[in-house]
Amino acid sequence: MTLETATIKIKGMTCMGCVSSIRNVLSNVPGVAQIEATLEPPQATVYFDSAITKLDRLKDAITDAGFEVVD
Ligand SMILES: [Cu+2]
Repeated sequence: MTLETATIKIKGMTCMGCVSSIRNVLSNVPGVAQIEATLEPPQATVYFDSAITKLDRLKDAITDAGFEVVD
């Protein structure tokens, strides 16, 4: 298994509730090993198995939850 790390900048996070939402949706993506989500700065660092999931899949999960991914 190949662990990859990605830091995704997120728009639309306003409180700690948003941080837990992000953490929840990302933890539901198969292949995600660890998540560090913060409000300040608004971003999530995700450790994932690149054989199982891709960065785009993680971004989709964030977008589906009603947040915006900043490129
Ligand atoms: Cu919130």
